Amino acid sequence: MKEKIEQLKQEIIDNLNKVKDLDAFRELEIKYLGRKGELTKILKGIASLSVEEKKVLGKLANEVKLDLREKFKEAREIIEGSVKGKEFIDVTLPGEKIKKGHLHPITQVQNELEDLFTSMGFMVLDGPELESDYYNFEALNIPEYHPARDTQDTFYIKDIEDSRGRRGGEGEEGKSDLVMRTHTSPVQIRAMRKYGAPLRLIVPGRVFRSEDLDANHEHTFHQLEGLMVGEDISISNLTAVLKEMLSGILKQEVELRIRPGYFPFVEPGFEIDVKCAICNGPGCPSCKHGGWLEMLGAGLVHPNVLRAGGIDPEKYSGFAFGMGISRLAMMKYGIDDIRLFNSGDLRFLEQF
Ligand code: FA5
Repeated sequence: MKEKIEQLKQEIIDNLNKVKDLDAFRELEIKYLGRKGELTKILKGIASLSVEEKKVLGKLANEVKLDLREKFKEAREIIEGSVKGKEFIDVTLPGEKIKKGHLHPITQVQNELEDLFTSMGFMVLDGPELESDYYNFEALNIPEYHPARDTQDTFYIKDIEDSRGRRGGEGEEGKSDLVMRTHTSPVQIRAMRKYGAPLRLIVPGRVFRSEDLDANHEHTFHQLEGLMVGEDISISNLTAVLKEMLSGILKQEVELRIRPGYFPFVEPGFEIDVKCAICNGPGCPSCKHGGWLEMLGAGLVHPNVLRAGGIDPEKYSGFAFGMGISRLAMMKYGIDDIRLFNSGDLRFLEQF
């Protein structure tokens, strides 16, 4: 019996040394030490031996049992350690970089414009994109029958309620429908009514038009409205502010071309072109080979508009302009198709 126990002990140790994974380890544990295991059976057999034999073998069996338990414990630790070793994380390795997004090029230009204008004492305002016909047209001296409405065809909204409970078909001031604003100019009226004169403000924002699309025309684009009202405000103030802004954005002296232009809400009115900052005049794909890019409409605020804003035109005058931020961004970055801005094409966007 003594030999049998020692033989079995050696066999168990030999087998234990060969074990490489936890499954094989558990199998071995059950085979020898389990309730019906081979060693357990031998140990149980000791109970039927004589008192003398029990004394000797009982002690030996106990020692073997404790010894093997210890060996199994060590073997388990080694195996588990090697499994854990496979999951080892080297904290000194550089981590996987999180891909960060960045501001859209239009937003970047808008932010720069806001900085430039706030440095000149202008405040930055916002206005609703879903606008009443009244603010978008009527209050800007464009009554319903006026042909100027054709130059800013828009999307009329009927039968929905906006966030302020206004419904298409009802409109404000008892007038007609809600429209997607075609320009940022409606905020001129809202601001004059709220703040009165004197006043200096810009309104960057999205506008919408039912347009024939091409490389220079989008249905959804960004404008920046500017308005300055005070005593003795003239065209000189307008050109000085525009030059400051455009050379600040394009980082070079700019040349402006001022042409007569008609907008019912200014008198006199102008279209203002900027000499192409890409080719500097002779013509290139960005300026459609014309050397100039139409950038903004502007003029001195029409007395009717000042009145609609609650300001006395006898005492105050003002200039206003509306510029395409998208067009300015095209010139700044040399982009030849405005549609790229809304394309969602990462190959384009990642360049900024
Ligand atoms: C207006 O929107 C007037 N509200 C501007 C204005 C404001 C005049 C205050 C006088 C006083 P216009 O439709 O020309 O005007 O648009 C102004 C600028 O927006 C254009 O010069 C051009 O830069 C840009 N723009 C106009 N239509 C589009 C279009 N479809 N896609 C991209 N940019 C456009």
